[in-house]
Formats: sequence, structure tokens, C-alpha cells
Amino acid sequence: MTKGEIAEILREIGVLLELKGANPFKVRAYQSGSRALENLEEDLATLIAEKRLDRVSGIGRALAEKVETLYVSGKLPFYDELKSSLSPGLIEMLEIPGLGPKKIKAIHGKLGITTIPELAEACRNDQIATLEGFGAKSQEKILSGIKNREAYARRHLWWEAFHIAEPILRNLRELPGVELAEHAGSLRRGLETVGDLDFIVASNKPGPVMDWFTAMDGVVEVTAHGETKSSVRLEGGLQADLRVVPEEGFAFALHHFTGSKDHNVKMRQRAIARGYSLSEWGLTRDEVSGGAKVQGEGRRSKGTVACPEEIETEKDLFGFLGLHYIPPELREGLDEIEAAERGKLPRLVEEKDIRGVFHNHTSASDGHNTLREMVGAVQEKGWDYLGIADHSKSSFQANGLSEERLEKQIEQIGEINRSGGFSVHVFSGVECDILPDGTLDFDDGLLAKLDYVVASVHSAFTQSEDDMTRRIIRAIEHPSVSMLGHLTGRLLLAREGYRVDHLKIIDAAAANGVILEINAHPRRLDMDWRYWKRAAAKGVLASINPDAHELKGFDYVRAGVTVARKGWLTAEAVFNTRSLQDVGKYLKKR
Ligand code: DGT
Ligand code: CA
Ligand code: CA
Ligand code: ZN
Repeated sequence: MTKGEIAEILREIGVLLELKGANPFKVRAYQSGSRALENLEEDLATLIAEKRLDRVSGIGRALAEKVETLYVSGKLPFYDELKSSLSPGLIEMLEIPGLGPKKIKAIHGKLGITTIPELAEACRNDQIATLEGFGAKSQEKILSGIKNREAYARRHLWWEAFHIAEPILRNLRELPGVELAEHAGSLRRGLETVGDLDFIVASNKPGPVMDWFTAMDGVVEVTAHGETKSSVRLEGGLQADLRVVPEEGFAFALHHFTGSKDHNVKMRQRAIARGYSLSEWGLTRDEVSGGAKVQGEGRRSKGTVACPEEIETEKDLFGFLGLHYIPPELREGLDEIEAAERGKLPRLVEEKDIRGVFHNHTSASDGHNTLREMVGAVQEKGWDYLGIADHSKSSFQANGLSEERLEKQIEQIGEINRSGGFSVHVFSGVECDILPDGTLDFDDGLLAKLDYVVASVHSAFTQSEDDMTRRIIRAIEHPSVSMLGHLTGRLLLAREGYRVDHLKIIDAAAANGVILEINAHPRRLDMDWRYWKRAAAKGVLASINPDAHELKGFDYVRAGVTVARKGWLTAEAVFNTRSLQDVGKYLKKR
């Protein structure tokens, strides 16, 4: 088990002990032990081997033994017993915003509540508001937290859904009798969260395809098993629909079930205006009988020309309706159809356009890999440059760098670049905290020594929208700031972003030549795709930043590219599609 994982378990033990009502000194011992472990200067393996762990300040003998057990075996009986001694419902309540162990213990002690549904009921009956230490406001907050949690549980991160769908799609394509197979729905459109998976298959023998689908690995429940449609529920709660259609109807089914609903409505209206009705089955010529169109039944009778032969692909279907091909990411029913009619769709950025990445963490702060390992991985990827941006000192929970440690890293990066050992150029940067008043976490002299600065908010999330907007704009106006990190700080399906006026930030970024990040971490995808078209129109550049904390974090670039595409961005609008020379020049000028 790694140092970080062990520290997390110690922190959790502290919370569970508090929930149980243990002695506050004991609780605090685990909290400070967890922090001490995270901030360890020396290598944990060495400390254990030399039996010196209990001499680290904040870690006593008893705690050191538990850390060693976890380090060696990955298990700790004390932790398992503690967990099973508490009702699972009480532990789940910890996920509700605003409910800490103390409050949960009070609710449990005074009302005997042990599950979330009971808690929701008590809120509705006004029982929580009258408890000492609570009030109408906190009762309201708990209830809305429970509702959010339910809503979140129904959706899944795009990244996770994508990795579940890929192997299923590969298998479908290899089944005998399958002509074509694609995924559809929100997953194909690249939406940040996905409700369920939708697969479309072309085959004249649906039986065996449905049989395979409903019996494949990972299916926990079959909710429908038919000739044209089957549905299953997978481990982890994700559901999947499969539709099998004859090959000549494939383009229509794929288009329909890719959606979105709003896009489909507009497409159908367009077909109607041209005398056709469009459905998941095909395109039918409407024969209007009796001259003038009159409202009511019997005036229109369906023609027989379903699935015209010249329409084999989605491109043909769009073309038939006088439109350029619309990539799935743009099919949100905004103004993609108007743009496609006028030939005004952008040529969207692709993953292969990316030449390097900024905003990545090493083991100097809260990353898992060393600087050299990160550079090696970027070289493997074939990229030309790597920007390092470890945390700054105020982000102590993320082991932020002190001035001295950052200076040391700048030197190390200089050495790597001079050594010629890698083909990758390394930019030295920092993810600098924007403090609550909008000033930065390091002084101007140090910031000026860096190749670039990503400025991010990591504290005081509850400021008013005005204060937060002013705070971030102040950072944007700082001459050393090159990019703004994760604009809202949201964690998809877990935490709402802080309130901030996106349009004012976009204007400030444009005015100051500051790049806005598309944080490509699948849980962030921040700034949201819905704002990018407007931002790009104002000349704001995007940087697709994986926020990698380990080598496989670089793969998140793909999720970031999807966001950029949903935001109508071309390669020109994305900073890190530029050559090493051009990004270097831009950052120097800034
Ligand atoms: P999700 O699963 O909630 O993330 O979102 P989608 O877009 O995948 O929605 P889903 O799975 O319910 O249906 C897939 C597509 O099928 C949807 O994007 C558009 C099409 N569709 C489904 N129901 C309707 C409908 O009532 N009207 C229209 N026009 N299209 C529909
Ligand atoms: Ca879906
Ligand atoms: Ca569906
Ligand atoms: Zn950050």
C-alpha cells in the first residue's frame, strides 16, 4: 500500500472513531498521524526498514505499528472491525455535504436514525430542525444533499462509461452475423456524464446477438430480452440498451439513438419541411392528398419509400437533408443544424493535434511519479513538451511546495533540459493557489523565475459569486499568470462548483491574454463545454490540461479533447496543439 493510501485510511479511522464517540485525543492522534505521514520528508520504506517511523513527530508507537501493518499487508484488522461495528447507513451519511461525524452521531443518538431514507423522512417531518445544534437551514441542506446524492447515483462519469462500453463494442463487432456496431446516446456525444449506454447493431440474425449481450460478463440483471431491443444492468449500476436493426436501417437508428433529443426534434422538423417524415426506422415520403394542407387526420398518408437506398451512412442522411456532416459531439440541438446548412461547422480539434501538456503533478507535491518518470512517459506518448505544475505552499493538504522546494525543482528541470537525455522539453511551472483576496501564494520574484503559472482556487469556496469573480479576475490580471486552472472547482457527481460569473472571467482572460484551462480530469472537465464557443469567439485560448498525478493521468487528454470538441473548438483555438517553439514564445511574451 502506498503512503497516500495509508494516510487516507488513518484519516478515515479518525472520522469513524469520532462517529463512534471515541475520546477526542484518540481522534486527533489519527488526524495528525495522517497529515504527518502525507508530509513525510523521508522515504516511508526506509523509515520502516530502520524502525524509525515512531520517531517522526505526530506518529507514536501504536500508530507506527498500524502503518507498518498496512504497508506490509495492505490490511488492518482494527480498521475492518471498526467499520463493521458501525451501521453502514451512518457511514454513508458522511457523503452528505454538511454532515460530519459529530452531527451524524447526534442525529443517531437523539432520534435513533440509522439509514439515509430514515434521515430524509425525519427532515420532512421537521425533526432535524428542532435538534440542538441544527436549524431549519441545516435541515434544508441535508435534504437537498440527499436528493443530489440520489440524482448523482443515476449517472456515471463519461470516462468510466467509455471504458465499460469499449470492450462490449469490440465484442459485438466480432460476433458472427454482425455487419456494423456502434455506441450511441450521450456516450457518443461525449457528454460529461452518461445515464445509460446505447448500442446499435446491424444484423439480420438478431437472436444470437441478443443472447450474447444478455449473458455477457458483468451483467447482473436482464431487464428486457427481445428481437429488436434488449436491456441489461451491469455491475456498478450502469444500464445498457442494445438495438439490432437490418443493415439498410442502420444509419437511421444510429442517428436517432445518438440524439440528442433536441437535435432529433430539429432534424425531424427539417425533414417535414421537405416533405418527409424521419424516424429511427427510416425516411418516408409524405404524400399530401387533396391540395391544401388541412389540420387533422386522413390528409397525410405514409408513402412506402422507407430507408431510401442512397442513404447508407449518417453523412448520406445529413446530405439528403441539405446538411454537412455534423460530428456527434455537436448534436445538442443548439445551432449545429443552421451551421451545417451554411457550411459553417468548425473543423474540430483531434487528439492527434496535441503536441504536449501543461499542469501536471509530480511526487514533489501530491503526484505519484517522479519528474523523470513523467518526462519519460511524455516522450513515449510522442509529445514534444511537458509542463510541470506542482501545488504551492498554501495547498498543504496536497503537500504544496515551499519556496525552497520550488527553487530546487526549477533547477532540476533546468538540468534535465540541459542534459539532452530526453527529446521532451520541460517547462517549469506551478499550480499557484489564488488566495481568498485574489493575491497569489508566491511573491512576484519567484513567479517570474518560472516558465509559466497556472493559477487555481483551492480554498474559501463559499465566497459570494461577486467576491469569487473579483478574486479570480485579480489573479488573471497578475502579469505572471499564464493560465487559469479548473474555473469552478466542480467535481462531477460529487461537488457543485463554486459560484463564479463565467462571462466576466472569459472577458478578463481575453483582455489579459490569459489561457483558460480545460481540466481534462474526468471528474472535472472544467471549464464546462457549454461556455467554450463563446470564449473562443472572444479570442480566448484553451489549454487541454490532464492534471496528471500519475503516468496514466496523461490519457485524460482524450476526455479534454472531447470537451473541446463539444465546445466547437478547432486546433487553432487550443494552445497545446502549437509547436514547442510557439508555446515557448507565447509564454515568454506573457
Ligand atoms: P442519457 O442516457 O440520459 O445520458 O442520455 P441519452 O441521450 O443517451 O438518452 P437515452 O439513452 O434516453 O436515449 C438515447 C437517444 O435516443 C437520445 O439521445 C435521443 C433518442 N431518444 C430517446 N427518447 C427520445 C424521445 O422521446 N424523443 C426523441 N426525439 N428522441 C429520443
Ligand atoms: Ca443513453
Ligand atoms: Ca438508453
Ligand atoms: Zn488544482
